[in-house]
Amino acid sequence: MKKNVLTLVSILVIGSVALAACAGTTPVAITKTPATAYKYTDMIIGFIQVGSEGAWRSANSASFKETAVALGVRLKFYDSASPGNYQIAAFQQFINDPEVNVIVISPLEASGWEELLQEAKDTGKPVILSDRRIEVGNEDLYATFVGSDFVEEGRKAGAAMCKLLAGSQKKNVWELVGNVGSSAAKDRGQGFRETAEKCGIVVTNSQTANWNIIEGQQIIEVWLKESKDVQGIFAQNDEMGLGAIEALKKIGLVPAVDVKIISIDATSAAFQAMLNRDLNVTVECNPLLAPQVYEAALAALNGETLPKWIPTKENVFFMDDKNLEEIAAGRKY
Ligand code: GYE
Repeated sequence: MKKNVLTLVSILVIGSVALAACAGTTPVAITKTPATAYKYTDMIIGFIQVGSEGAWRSANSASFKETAVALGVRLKFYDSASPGNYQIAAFQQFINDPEVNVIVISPLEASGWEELLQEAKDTGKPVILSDRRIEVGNEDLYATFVGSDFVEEGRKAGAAMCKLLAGSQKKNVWELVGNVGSSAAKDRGQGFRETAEKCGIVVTNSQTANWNIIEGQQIIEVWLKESKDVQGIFAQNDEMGLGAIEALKKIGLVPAVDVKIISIDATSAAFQAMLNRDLNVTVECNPLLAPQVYEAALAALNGETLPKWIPTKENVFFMDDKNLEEIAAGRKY
């Protein structure tokens, strides 16, 4: 009898350790044989997306849906209708969902995530940050961040604006900002100032246009009523840049000539604007993140330790690039 009880207890202990190890808690010293390692088809991802903000976001969502089908990943997709930020409720739901074994989030707001991240960790569900960073004291609360270096994107935009305004008597620049709480908006603004201010650029106006065309146009129209003493416009994404172009045209100013314009994302609409010679520069921000996110999620699910940041590779495109038409034709978004 005693022997049987011991056997039963040891089976339960080993079982719970194996389960705990598979559930992604701190890896215990068990040797993973291929049979115990998760595969893509074992992954059920709870993905919390930012609501629709324009072409970049659509391409990003498409990347997650298409790549999930290609890999056999089961995707539970929550599209938080921004500006209403329902992401916190969705995150809690995925923590409670027994099927979900990895949570991925593109956080609308950079702060306020510690508690939920701790709860996800306590339940053994790895969390992958996609697209946008968060401000959190303990980086162990998430497996990794897959996304762009927004500060570097801002630096590239600032350096390009310096080139465009070289020799200009005045260097007043207006800035259209994304949603104020996001890491993309904060970091791009910081990066732009790091390089732009070195060549004497002064940011004389700066306001959020929430990533969209309409608000971008409205804000520039208001500023133009107050003053036309502007030599450049830095839009933190293409949609807001396109709105600025419309506002300049409305009062007879020639975009990209009278006022230089730089935006970020490198979407197809930005390439079209450069081909129309309305936009000087677009700095690429790659939305096709899903392959890297799913690869990181699988590694985290199998208890691997990941670098805290997996950066995406990006370029800068100029209106006067040779074979711009060919580049535009080859773009995926
Ligand atoms: O630049 C903008 C989108 O988070 C990098 O969000 C993304 C940004 C992108 O709305 O177009």
